[in-house]
Amino acid sequence: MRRRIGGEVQSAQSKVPEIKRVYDFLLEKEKTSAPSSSPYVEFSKGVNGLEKVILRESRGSSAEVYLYGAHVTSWKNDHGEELLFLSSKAVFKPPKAIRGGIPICFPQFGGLGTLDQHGFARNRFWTIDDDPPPFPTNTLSKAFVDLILKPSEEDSKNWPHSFEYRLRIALGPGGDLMLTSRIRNTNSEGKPFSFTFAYHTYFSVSDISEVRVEGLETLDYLDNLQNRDRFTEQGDALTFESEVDKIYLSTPTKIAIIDHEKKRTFVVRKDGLPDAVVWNPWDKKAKAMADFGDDEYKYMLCVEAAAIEKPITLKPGEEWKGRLELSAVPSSYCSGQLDPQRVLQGS
Ligand code: TA6
Repeated sequence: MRRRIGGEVQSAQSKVPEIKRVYDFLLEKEKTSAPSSSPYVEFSKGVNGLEKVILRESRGSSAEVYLYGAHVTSWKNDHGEELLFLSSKAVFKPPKAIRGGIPICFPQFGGLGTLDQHGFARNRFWTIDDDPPPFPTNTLSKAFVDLILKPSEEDSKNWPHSFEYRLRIALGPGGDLMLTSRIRNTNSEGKPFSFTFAYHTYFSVSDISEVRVEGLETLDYLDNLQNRDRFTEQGDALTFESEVDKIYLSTPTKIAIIDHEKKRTFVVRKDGLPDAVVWNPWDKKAKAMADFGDDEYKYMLCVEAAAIEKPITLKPGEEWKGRLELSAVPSSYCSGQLDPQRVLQGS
């Protein structure tokens, strides 16, 4: 092979030493730049060799997140019990989204048009953000990872906006799981953009017919099973006997999912996310999803902290922050604290 370099024609053979030198340099850089593991953060390979990060808290709780989709696929308590649902048929093969865990729905939730219904963030490879701006957070957690997503040229064809999406996934000292999203409009020509968003969390439950959700009583919701028409929820806790797909509006910061059989209550705390989606496909839809077991609907419930009814608009330079904090507590948890009216008044 011969190629012209700066007016001088060189043969490939004479280039070998330089190619080797460059190769050795890059190999060294790869070694030094590869993130280093610690007792709290382990960089590993998961299903199909996809890169993942394992977070471990000193008391035994853990979480796993794939760089593909910045997708949390596991969250375990300090007894090693799995708290998130992940389908046994989940496909870990891009560009298919992983079924279960916490898919990130951005820049849209349930939309139509050129984007997939839940956007593209969950179908992209994120990278480790090794130089994040200062992160205002009250957690002293050492078990955290910062990931970043920027649009590819392909993305910009379908969604012509410049953004930086930074996501911190952290395990708190008590095993709480915290996801903090910071999305900044980095457009230089003065163009604002709007988006909708959801943390599409799949909770693992022992039996959907034994689950109650508190905190959404009496609220308005859009029913995805009835053309997204608006209704008002009844006055007591939600229970489940059939398919449900509802977007609750202006919801309180705290929602409780009570698993009677396990005597376990999941508490969802959210900030910057006024809406909450509740979804269970039930039997018919379960059978229609190839990456979901026919009877797996019995063992999961999605309660998704979201911003849907009122899209978020960012001017250039503006940043939006959306926080989700999940905890799992014994069900002696007094449900009275989740009275939406009391919580809405900020008690
Ligand atoms: O969150 C509820 C929902 O919008 C349902 O309508 C259903 O489509 C679900 O999300 C799963 O969507 P996905 O694109 O992950 O298959």
